[in-house]
Amino acid sequence: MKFKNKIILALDTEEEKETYNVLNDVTEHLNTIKIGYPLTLSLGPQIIKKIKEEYDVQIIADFKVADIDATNEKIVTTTLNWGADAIIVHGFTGEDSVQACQKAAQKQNKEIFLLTEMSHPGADKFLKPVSLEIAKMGVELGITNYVAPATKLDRLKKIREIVGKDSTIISPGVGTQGGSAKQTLKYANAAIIGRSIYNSPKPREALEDIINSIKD
Ligand code: OMP
Repeated sequence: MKFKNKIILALDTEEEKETYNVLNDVTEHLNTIKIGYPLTLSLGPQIIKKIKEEYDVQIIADFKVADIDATNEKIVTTTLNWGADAIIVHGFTGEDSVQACQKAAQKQNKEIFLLTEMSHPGADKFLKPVSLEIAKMGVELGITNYVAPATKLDRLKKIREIVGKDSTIISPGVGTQGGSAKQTLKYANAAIIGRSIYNSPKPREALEDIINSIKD
């Protein structure tokens, strides 16, 4: 996947009007939208199909898939059938669960992103001790797309070292969670940004400010 301006919008809005206002405002400057539970549970999975029909964007479904293999396969297949181009999958569930997602995506020539470490402070207790192992597992499985945190640059750097320069890393935690877009993009291919854009009274200007901040 190629990310226009190296920014992915995390569209965690819940109201239809707000959702379309934000999309109309920002889609000139970016080509990738991450849609997760807030929007899908508010407006239904049809929203994935509708956005794909109405805007020229790639959609990453952030359902952080984390079940047994058989259930994961169904979640991934159904999500991609709704029109998502890729789906985010947890790695801590282990190889069989992740491989089921990988195979289901491959059947549709689509992609999974493997979530390694998370951006919030609480992730340090249970996820941090295993996150580098999760990244290593991803490499062994031939996965080339990863999610790693913008709020923990030392960890993001380590994960980049493990997955290699040719893999794609997308990184949440810029803005509201404290991460810097410019610093993050030293190691990540794109920054995932939500509230700093969609909660702004002027989402387009907020996005333009971020884009300007990452220019040399
Ligand atoms: P903001 O904090 O509003 O910019 O949004 C960040 C987005 O990234 C939200 O949709 C989160 O659910 C998501 N996210 C994280 O914040 N941290 C993670 O470790 C992983 C994700 C994710 O998988 O996208």
